[in-house]
Amino acid sequence: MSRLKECKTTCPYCGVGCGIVAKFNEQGLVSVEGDPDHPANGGRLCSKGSALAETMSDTPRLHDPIVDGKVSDWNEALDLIASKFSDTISNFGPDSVAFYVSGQLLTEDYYVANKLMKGFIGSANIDTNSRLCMASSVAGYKRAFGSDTVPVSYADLECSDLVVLVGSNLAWCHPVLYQRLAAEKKQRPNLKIVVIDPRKTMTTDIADLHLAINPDGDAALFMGLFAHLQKTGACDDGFIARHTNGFDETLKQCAPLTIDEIAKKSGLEPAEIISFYELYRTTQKTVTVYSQGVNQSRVGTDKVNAILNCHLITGRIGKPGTGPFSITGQPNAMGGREVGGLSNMLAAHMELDNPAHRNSVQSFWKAPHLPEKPGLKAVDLFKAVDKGDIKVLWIMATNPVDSLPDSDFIKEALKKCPFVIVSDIYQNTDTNAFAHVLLPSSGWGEKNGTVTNSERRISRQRGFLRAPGNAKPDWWQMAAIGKRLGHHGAFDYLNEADIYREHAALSALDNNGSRDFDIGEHSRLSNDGYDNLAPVRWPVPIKKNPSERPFFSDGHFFTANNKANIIPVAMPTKDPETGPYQLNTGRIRDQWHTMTRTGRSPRLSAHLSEPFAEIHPVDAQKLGIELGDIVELTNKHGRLLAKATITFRQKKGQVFVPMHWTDQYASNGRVNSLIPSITDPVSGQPASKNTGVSIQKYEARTFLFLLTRKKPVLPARGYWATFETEGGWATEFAGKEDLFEKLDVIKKMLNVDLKTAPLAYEDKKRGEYRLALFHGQRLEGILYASGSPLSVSRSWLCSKFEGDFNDPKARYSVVAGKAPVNEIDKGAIICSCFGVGINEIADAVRSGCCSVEAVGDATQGGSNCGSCRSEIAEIINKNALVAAQ
Ligand SMILES: Nc1nc2c(c(=O)[nH]1)N[C@H]1C(S)=C(S)[C@@H](COP(=O)(O)OP(=O)(O)OC[C@H]3O[C@@H](n4cnc5c(=O)[nH]c(N)nc54)[C@H](O)[C@@H]3O)O[C@H]1N2
Ligand SMILES: Nc1nc2c(c(=O)[nH]1)N[C@H]1C(S)=C(S)[C@@H](COP(=O)(O)OP(=O)(O)OC[C@H]3O[C@@H](n4cnc5c(=O)[nH]c(N)nc54)[C@H](O)[C@@H]3O)O[C@H]1N2
Ligand code: SF4
Ligand SMILES: [Mo]
Repeated sequence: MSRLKECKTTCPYCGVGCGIVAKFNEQGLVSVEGDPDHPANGGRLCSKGSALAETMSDTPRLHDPIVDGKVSDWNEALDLIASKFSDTISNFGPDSVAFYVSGQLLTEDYYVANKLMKGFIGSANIDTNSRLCMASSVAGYKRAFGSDTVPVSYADLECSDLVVLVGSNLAWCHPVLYQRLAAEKKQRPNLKIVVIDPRKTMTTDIADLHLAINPDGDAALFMGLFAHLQKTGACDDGFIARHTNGFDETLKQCAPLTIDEIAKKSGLEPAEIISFYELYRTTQKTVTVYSQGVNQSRVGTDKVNAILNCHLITGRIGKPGTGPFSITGQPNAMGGREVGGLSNMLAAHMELDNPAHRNSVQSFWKAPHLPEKPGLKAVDLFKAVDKGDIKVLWIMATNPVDSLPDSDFIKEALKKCPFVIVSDIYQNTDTNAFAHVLLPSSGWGEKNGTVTNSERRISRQRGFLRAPGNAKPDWWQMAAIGKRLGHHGAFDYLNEADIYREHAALSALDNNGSRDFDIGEHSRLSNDGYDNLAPVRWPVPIKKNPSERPFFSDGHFFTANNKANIIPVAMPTKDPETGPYQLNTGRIRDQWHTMTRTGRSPRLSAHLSEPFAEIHPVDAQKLGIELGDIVELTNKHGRLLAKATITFRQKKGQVFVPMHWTDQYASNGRVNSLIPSITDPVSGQPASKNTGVSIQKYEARTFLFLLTRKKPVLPARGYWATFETEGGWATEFAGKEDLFEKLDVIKKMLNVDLKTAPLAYEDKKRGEYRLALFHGQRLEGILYASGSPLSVSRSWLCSKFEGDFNDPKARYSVVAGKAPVNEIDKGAIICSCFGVGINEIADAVRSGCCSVEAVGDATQGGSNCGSCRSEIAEIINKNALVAAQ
């Protein structure tokens, strides 16, 4: 093996933006470690970041452009795209084309996409998946501060005395920041933590107070807090008078709310409401962290402002350890905001509806025309595709067929669109299926650029690997079309540094402190300076050192009269689509969105391997559902099949389903097929977390568990979920047909030529059937079938493709589906870094380990990234209880 080299870069997953040291050689990425020098993570990584090396395999990557299903080359593909754009624009006008891009693009990609659409095509029809993610926060900040400024840093969390987490599962979604907070809490137990979330999540484990709020009860809760603060004399009257507008109006709306009304709206007990209010009232240093439980709502922007209002009236902003913190999800959600990637923004935090800003940008870009009106927001954009108004659509670094609401409608709309271009790194995604042209993009580790994390810190992503085949960076693709459309001067970039310098120069244009976003100093970076750019928080204005002085510390806001706006928000008036159960959706620890990358890592897929529906035990009993059953969720929009998880963590009347499963990994796992396209009226962000569904048991007569070398051949009917293991695939299946009538069809799922696997072990008993196929000492596939849910040792079996089967006893134990006594059956994997299972942890507890640290010493579990520490604590509690009984 050739010598290992190192490259410092940034994690491509969440908005924490951890620094990574990548170790690589000629063959590719070998391993990753946390960068000890990066201020965001100081050397830590979570399970997803640590598993990057396993997700880089080349096989399903796109190597060449594909036109109408046939391998093509860049010239042919780009010529075709350019001619479709120019013909369509000349026949139907610039608003007949659109881009749908992503917070996972690098700033340089994003800048070029925005410049091409708004400056040179002359339409504002560029929107992004950040519409599904940050739009309500952006709208809320802008309403209050006059600018989209996130005024909090990670260090603020560590030096505050109260952290309120609203609609954020930080433990699973921003694990390294959660670990920083948990470490601080351990050292300083007086740091109080409140979690406001309908579910008990892993984040609630470090909470002093968990408020299991009703869906969308947040506005009432924070309006009530406003009134409480005013009544109890906790307001900062000086700050309100000098630095805010709108206090009296807002008070008028909040004051009449009684605790009983708030209790009714929020589903909380009056006593718990008061204890939260008192904690907030008495703790000056407060940070409120909020995320998708706030943003993804039909009243998302109002929820944001209800939170901001409480910070403004107490002056808890712009001082260390205080502030409202909208934590970003994607690695470059913040960078996308800087370049103005949303259809209602311009560039460099300038406004589309401000003529002076439009003039500045137009002359800077030497653009022929800039649109004067905002473009279509994501949900409306796809409605326009459906109506035939958008005739050419370029989708880049996002998978809308899975992630947009009413996702079956999205499929129908894309089917109708005359010309769809998709730039992705992989061949198979649910969206690619609708592309006329597929463009191969270079991915993480191959491309160069910058990302900005949740605390406004700009970090470099560096390319250190060769992109496969003819894959090219996203910015290069957009610039190539810009040039083909005749705009040579504007898109003649030689490299990413050229783009970044231009973006930095634009941020300083006519600025002089009038806009928050200013990285003018970076317009002077040399190519080497750009390559070596160290992580830095903006602003970085020309000639000055990076300002570490917090925004708003002088009470100066970016509104017309420089005062912040306290916004009189309204209580939700219209009900969401309801019942009998309210569906909530979100994330799990080890998967990233639509699983195109994390789904490739057996370690990550071992934690939770199937789409699941979390149901309260009382509801499960009412519905006749038991653990391991498959449930069917339906409403007028669609249908979903998932494994039932019965847990007291869930509230009665509610059900939670993760957003991750797609048609690539499950039969009916796309949760957005159930979500209506209802949006927040201000931000246009979809309400992805609160809609009505019916639940019923999926009456299956056949249950299968399969291990196959190749991806299995799965039927269109029935429930299945499949995931990659070391050396193959594992699949769960449940169907309505009788097992023995369909045995021949079932065997075909194994995707193996039965003749090439001459050693077969069959076992039929008590309505069960087992088949294991071997070729010499190599296991080729196994099939377990039963009329009821199967109890075989799945994680043990998943390691068997690596095994040696010379000994017939080894083959029999595989047929039996249980680990023999001399082998460890780990059980469900809890710690994905070291592959430590629930059985190993329980054993450690039974042999006397009674702390997470002790379990870590005994098993390694939880001792790397720490993302599983809450789950280990839960297993310790359960087993310690059993031991004590
Ligand atoms: N492992 C992992 N991490 C990720 C991602 C991933 O895919 N996987 N994605 C990244 C991205 S892009 C994002 S945006 C972030 C999202 O990060 P989070 O917002 O933390 O994640 P979610 O699970 O979507 O939702 C958070 C919580 O909101 C709660 N919730 C639902 N409705 C309400 C409500 O009405 N009020 C309140 N108060 N809470 C409610 C849900 O129960 C859920 O626990 O995660 C980022 N990090
Ligand atoms: N019901 C429900 N729906 C949701 C959410 C929810 O909580 N509930 N959350 C919403 C949120 S917050 C978000 S952010 C979205 C995320 O949803 P999506 O953006 O649709 O999800 P991803 O899987 O991240 O899609 C990224 C795509 O880009 C590809 N890709 C990776 N790297 C590159 C690259 O360098 N270049 C290019 N061109 N392609 C690349 C990947 O293979 C993948 O196909 O989902 C939203 N949808
Ligand atoms: S917390 Fe995990 S996913 Fe997020 S940036 Fe850090 S390593 Fe990546
Ligand atoms: Mo997101």
